[in-house]
Amino acid sequence: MKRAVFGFVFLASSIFCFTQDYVQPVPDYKPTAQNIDERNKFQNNKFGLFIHWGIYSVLADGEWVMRIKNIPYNNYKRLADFFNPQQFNAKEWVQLAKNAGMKYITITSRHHDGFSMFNTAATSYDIVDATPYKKDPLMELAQECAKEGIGLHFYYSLLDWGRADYGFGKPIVNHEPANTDWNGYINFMKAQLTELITKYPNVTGIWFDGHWERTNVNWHYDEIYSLIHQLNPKILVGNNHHLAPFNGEDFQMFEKDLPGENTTGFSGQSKVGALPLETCETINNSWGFNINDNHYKSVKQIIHYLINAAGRNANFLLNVGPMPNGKIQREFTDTLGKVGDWMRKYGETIYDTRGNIVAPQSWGVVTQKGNVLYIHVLNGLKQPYIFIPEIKWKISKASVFGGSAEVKFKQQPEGVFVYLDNIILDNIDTIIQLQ
Ligand code: JFZ
Repeated sequence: MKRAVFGFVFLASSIFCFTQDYVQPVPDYKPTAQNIDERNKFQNNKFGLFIHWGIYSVLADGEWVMRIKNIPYNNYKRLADFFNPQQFNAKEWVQLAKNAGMKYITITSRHHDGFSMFNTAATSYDIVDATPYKKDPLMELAQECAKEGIGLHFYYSLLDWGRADYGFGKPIVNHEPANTDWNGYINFMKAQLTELITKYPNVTGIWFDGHWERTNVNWHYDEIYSLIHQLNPKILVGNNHHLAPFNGEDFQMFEKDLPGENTTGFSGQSKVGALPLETCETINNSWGFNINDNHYKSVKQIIHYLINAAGRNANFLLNVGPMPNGKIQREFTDTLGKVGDWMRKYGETIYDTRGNIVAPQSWGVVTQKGNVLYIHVLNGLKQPYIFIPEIKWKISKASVFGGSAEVKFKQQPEGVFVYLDNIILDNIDTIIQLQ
């Protein structure tokens, strides 16, 4: 059912893409030195925790439950009455991310249901005004992240299923929904983004989503992106529009696909650009808490995703959907703990590295830091050696990462052969270090 909805949305948006995609006016944008510096830090971070949490969590059926179950907005709104995450503990979430080896958190500040998970003056449909909880978990999280040196990005939905000024379902005329206060909606978003950027400490990114629902409206990115960068030039703007980046954006994101791949059908038009890259995937098959979803990814699958992303020069943003009480389920915390064990041992071959040094190979990928190449052998070998093409540098030494044993290699103009016959291959990743 969910797939059917996504499929429909995707089909509808791709038809629009070919017929009447609106070319957004984009700001004349030159990133500041601070912004460039932030981009570098972002790329060094490599691994982040994505969190989808909202009043939908109460229904335990994912963040699209309102649409999928056809719940009228006025009925859905009553969920706020039962949203009371007494066991939410910002410290626990930040420690969970830290222990998993993650360096930043991206959390839903407002999803497509339009409910604001932060204290906002722009609407009373928010966690402080509309729930018995009455507190602002995003402020607690932001303060804890700042204290612990963990980066913080806010997910922000452009799409809103409930607000009259958004006019969900209205026909689009002259790049605006008919008979709605579209400018009012744009101003509402600007007011909220201003709050998110100016009130919360150390926020360094905004992750937009929902563009694909209306590819033919004027989203006023010229004003929105400029506002963000005026308020804080180092904020990294990203937009899950599944297109080549627009001017004014600072990183490019992929959803459920490695850069250059298109297994989902979402990424067909996402040509890999020159900006820092990030790809997101979820730990089971749901973004928001889903009590029926036990398609848990294994520790090995997650580590492989991270390594494969790093090899393609992309960050990996791994999602969990916390429960409505504010806890994160054991299956997720266990897996993240084990990923963290691996990162403590081998993180050096991931953090601060760059990828796309060598195209992905059938055996795995390569990351690079300074004058060291890390060869990640992920997949079974047909022969007892690997061949790494396109190596321009003179290789002086090959060894198993973390060990002292030297590994036999042969360098030719076409590339380097590394012989693995005397090496016990690791079930997750055999890392050969080339100097
Ligand atoms: C979007 C959201 O709809 C989803 O709830 C979640 O937040 C995810 C990270 O991002 O997912 C999408 C985006 C685009 C399409 C489908 C799902 N699409 O174009 O079909």
